[in-house]
Amino acid sequence: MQDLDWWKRAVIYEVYPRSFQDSNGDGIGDLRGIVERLDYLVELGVDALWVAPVYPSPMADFGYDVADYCGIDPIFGDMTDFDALLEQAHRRGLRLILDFVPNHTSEKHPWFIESRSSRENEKRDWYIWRDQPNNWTSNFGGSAWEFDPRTGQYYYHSFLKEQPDLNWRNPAVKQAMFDVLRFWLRKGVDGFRVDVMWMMIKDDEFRDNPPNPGYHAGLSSNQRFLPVYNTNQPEVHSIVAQMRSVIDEFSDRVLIGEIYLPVAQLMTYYGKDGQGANLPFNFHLLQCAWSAAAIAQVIADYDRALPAGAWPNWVLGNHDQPRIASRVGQQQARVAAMLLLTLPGTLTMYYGEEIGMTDVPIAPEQVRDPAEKNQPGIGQGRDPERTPMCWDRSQFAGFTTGVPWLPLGNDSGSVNVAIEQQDRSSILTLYKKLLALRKEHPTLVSGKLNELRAENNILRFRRSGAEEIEVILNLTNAEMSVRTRPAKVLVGTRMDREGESVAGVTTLHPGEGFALLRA
Ligand code: TEU
Ligand code: CA
Repeated sequence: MQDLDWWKRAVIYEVYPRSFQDSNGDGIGDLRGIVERLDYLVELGVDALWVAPVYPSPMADFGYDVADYCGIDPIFGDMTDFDALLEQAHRRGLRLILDFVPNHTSEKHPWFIESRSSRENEKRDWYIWRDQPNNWTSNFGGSAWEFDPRTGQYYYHSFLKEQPDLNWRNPAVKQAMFDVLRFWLRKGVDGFRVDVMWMMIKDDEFRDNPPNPGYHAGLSSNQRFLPVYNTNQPEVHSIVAQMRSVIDEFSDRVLIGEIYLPVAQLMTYYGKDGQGANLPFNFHLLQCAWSAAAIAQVIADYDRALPAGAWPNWVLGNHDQPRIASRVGQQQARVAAMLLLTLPGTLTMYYGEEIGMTDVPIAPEQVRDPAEKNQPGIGQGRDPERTPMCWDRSQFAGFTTGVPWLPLGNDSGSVNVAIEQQDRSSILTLYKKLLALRKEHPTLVSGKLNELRAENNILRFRRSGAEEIEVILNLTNAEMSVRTRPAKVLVGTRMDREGESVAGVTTLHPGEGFALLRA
């Protein structure tokens, strides 16, 4: 285990900084707030934090519109606060991963201000300018092309018009962005999660996308066409490989790619001879139906498609996706926890998952997310999964002394860290136990995955290494019986059977799961 790279053994915890901990009462989380909670993360048992963007930004897309790649937005603090966070994290043995947003900048980035100032400007070609738009659409609705009257051309934006796309065909852009990576790597950050890695470069002929035969009213306008020519272009791989070599100029760092693609295409991001991303995020549990058969299929397909030498990874949630406890319910959220933490490779969890936080309903006048504002009511909004972390049962859940930027869930009186820490059978206690088991039993990290099966909506698989651990998950709401070999319960989702011996027929409560150590 010790000879595996740190990131191969790691469980990564995503912090959405606006919502984790506010330190100054303005209702928005910040860097000093994160520092205050580092001891909690150590106690929880995660290994690394990935912090969503904290760079100077007009916040049109809450930090994913970057106006300066080498600074800190005053909302979050300043560079001294950042350096303190990095130092305090490292002092506790936690790694720190930053969010790198290479596809687009803010329209307020000095590069874009220059670029739009005249067709002759030296930075004109740093962005994507055309005389005529084609049919490419924005992820947040409408055309991806915005007419700029001053110079009479259109610029391309995969997301908001406030987020113009950089032109990664321009070598000067590449060099400038690679220097941004070096700036943070030199400070000592442990790696990057790269935003929309698969979108970084576009067809150089700007061909129209074909219509999507599956489109119907009620879907985002971005679904009208298949993104054949504006995403996942063959040229992206050389950029990823170059990013990887920049990362590799430093020792012990990790390159993670945000990539929403089917398994076969996803795997290409590991790169030729493993010279691509260390971890192309595997989001396939996020969208799969919550049944034993569907999950087994996802695991088998992923496992089978993994190239030789590639390291697997699994994700249960992030700041763009409905929370797992809302998707599958509180009981199955425990099954999901056990599933995630017994799968091979590197795992990523999203803040609040460990306490069973749910999506918070957002009234129309409370909407902050531009994705929802642009196309209301069709389920594009991401505010529900971005609400403040619930630390205790005080008025604003210990998140802030002011008014939180998004409302708290009305379950925050019972779904919070303080209460769950006192409860031997809470989901938080289960997460801690599972995280500890992963450290005690390296087989869970790097053992083989075999005997995967789904029967009667019960999911089973074995992890085999120095020892053999069997995972049995009851995806049903009924009591179910299973046959097992003689084994000892390492942990059960109800936290009440640890150490029990099982053999022959064992009964599982509705939504109960076990990890068993073979006797
Ligand atoms: O997300 C990219 C992305 O594909 C999402 O927009 C996703 O399609 C959407 O949220 C629906 O689930 C990344 C960031 O994670 C997201 O927060 C940013 O808004 C986006 O890029 C633009 O930077
Ligand atoms: Ca604050």
